[in-house]
Order: sequence, then structure tokens, then C-alpha cells
Amino acid sequence: MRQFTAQNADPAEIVDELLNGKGAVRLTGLFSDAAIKEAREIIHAYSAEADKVAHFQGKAAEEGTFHLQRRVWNLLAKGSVFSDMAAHPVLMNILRKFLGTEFIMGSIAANRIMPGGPGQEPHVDYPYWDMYKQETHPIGLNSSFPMNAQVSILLDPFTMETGATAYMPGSQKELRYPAEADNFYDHCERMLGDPGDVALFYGAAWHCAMPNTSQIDRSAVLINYLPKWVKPLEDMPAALPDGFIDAASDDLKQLLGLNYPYPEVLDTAQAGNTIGRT
Ligand SMILES: O=C(O)CCC(=O)C(=O)O
Repeated sequence: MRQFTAQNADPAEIVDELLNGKGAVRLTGLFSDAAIKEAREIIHAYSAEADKVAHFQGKAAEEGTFHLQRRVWNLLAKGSVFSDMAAHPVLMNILRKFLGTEFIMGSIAANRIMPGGPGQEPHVDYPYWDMYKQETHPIGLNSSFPMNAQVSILLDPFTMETGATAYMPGSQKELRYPAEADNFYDHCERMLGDPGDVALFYGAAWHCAMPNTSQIDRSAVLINYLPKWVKPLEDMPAALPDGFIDAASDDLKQLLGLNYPYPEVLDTAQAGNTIGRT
């Protein structure tokens, strides 16, 4: 994975690597130790108990180890540190070039894999996540333009032992769900890094969390970004505390989709004067 710092993160170079190169880059120096510690503590507090619903299907569900993999959704409502992460100026700058200047956020959640957690199966991310039902997507859909960007902010050391995310370099160029015959585990590379590092990748690249065989927790903040016209995964505005939106920065309002209000009632009798909009 190519590595960039907060100082030399050139959007054009990074966008080229995401589209035409390996599909993932590492960014360092964006977040302070204090921010990472605060985020980690909040996530641990919210995931002290296992989910009652298993969000992890497949192997983890079969082995009964899903309780060692915990998800915390709707992070914006759980601490201002997460708003600062989502709207970090270096990320905004790159993502404006990648997804269009008015891009939005699809979700912000944490993935915590505890010692013994089995990891995930190789997959692609929203809105491509169910590409195994290819016929439900438009004919000819391809990855020549991105409808997704993923940011993982590492809160713990991501090593081979802790279960650092695995990905198949270049697989983002061929938009489809990974198959057994792809031998993902024989060809994958790992998104290794230290707490505070960011793995930024195009979620059309096949990837997955790997088993945590270490004695320590492995958590990351996962942020999904989308072009302005893709329906977000989480309904974040509906789940925020009173006053949050009024106090939000312009960038955060954009990320919440508030600058691009569709669908709207456009029937003039219902919604007032809409002349000029169609
Ligand atoms: O936590 C990870 O390493 C990757 C998580 C992921 O790909 C997902 O939950 O979709």
C-alpha cells in the first residue's frame, strides 16, 4: 500500500491509486493520540456487551463466535470526536476529488474484533455489498467511476496477528463479488498500521477483517462515503440528538446529505413553488 502523510497527501495521486492502482492507501499523521484514545474508550463502552443480533453472518454465526466481533453504529451521536474524524480536512480534500465536491457519508460505525474473533468473509462494500445478486444492479454497472470510498481509522495496532484488514490489490477494477475460485487468501495483502493511521480504500476492492489470533482487541472506525445521489446506509439525521444539526459545521451538514435534499415533495400544491427545478 502506498503511504502518504497529512502534508503530502496529494488528492490527484491518491485518486489515481484508488482507481487504477492497488485500490488502497495508508495516510498517517491525521489524528492525535488523545483523539484515538477518546474514540476507543467510547467504542469500548458502547460495545461492552455483545450485540443481541448477529450482524456477522457465515463462519462467525456458525461457530458461535460472532459475539467476539462487535459493531457500534451511529457514531456521530456518541461523541464529537467522530464528527472531527469524519470531516477531517485532509480526507475531505481527497474525497471531493474522488466522489465529487458534494459527496456525502453513508455510515460511520466501529468494528471491534476481540481476541479469538474469526474475521469476515471477503466482500465489497455498500452500495455494492450485494453484488452477489448482480441482476438487482443496473446492467453494465462497472467501477470506472466510484460510488464508494471507505476510511478505516485504526484504533489499535493492525498486525497480521490482530486481524488487520486483508484486501486484493487491483480487484476494484473488476466490479463483482469475490468468488471461491479467486483464492482471495492466497493473493491478498494486509492493511497494516499503527493506532491513528488511516486506510483509505475503494470499497469495490475485495476485502475483509481477518481473524484476531492475538491477545489484544482490534478496533477501527469505519466511515463509508458516497456520491451525493446514492442513498445512505444509515439514516444519520434521524438518529442525532436535538440541536446537533443546528450546531453542525458546513462540511458536516454536507456529509449528512442536508445540502442535497431529494427525495422531496415537488407537487406544487403540496410543496409550494418549485418553478425552475425540473
Ligand atoms: O474491520 C475490518 O477490518 C473491515 C471491516 C469491513 O470490511 C466491514 O465491516 O465491511
